[in-house]
Amino acid sequence: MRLLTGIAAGLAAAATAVVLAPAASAAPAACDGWRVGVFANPNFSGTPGCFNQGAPDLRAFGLDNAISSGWNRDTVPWCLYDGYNYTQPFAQMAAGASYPDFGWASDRTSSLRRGAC
Ligand SMILES: [Ca+2]
Repeated sequence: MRLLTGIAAGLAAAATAVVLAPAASAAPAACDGWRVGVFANPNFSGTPGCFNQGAPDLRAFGLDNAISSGWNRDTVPWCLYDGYNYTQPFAQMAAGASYPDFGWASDRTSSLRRGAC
């Protein structure tokens, strides 16, 4: 996955999350009407998780360390965290962006919430 923004800062400071580069593909219909949809497999397949607000523990959704694709229909970024309860931010989904394959950021998210990292 290409990284357009924030990679320099991400490399310079491990605590800084990287802004994921959106792909050209359109967001799928799954989770239509929700701010964010994430999926266990690439290309928006597998177990879905539809969110309008933060999820502090993705074990509750069967998606802990299991998200591989997703989209953000919100007007603001969402932050992905490696730890529970919004700890260890590592990647950011840009507002209005879809990601058919999180690549290096796959299978790591344990919590996520609305807003920039
Ligand atoms: Ca994790």
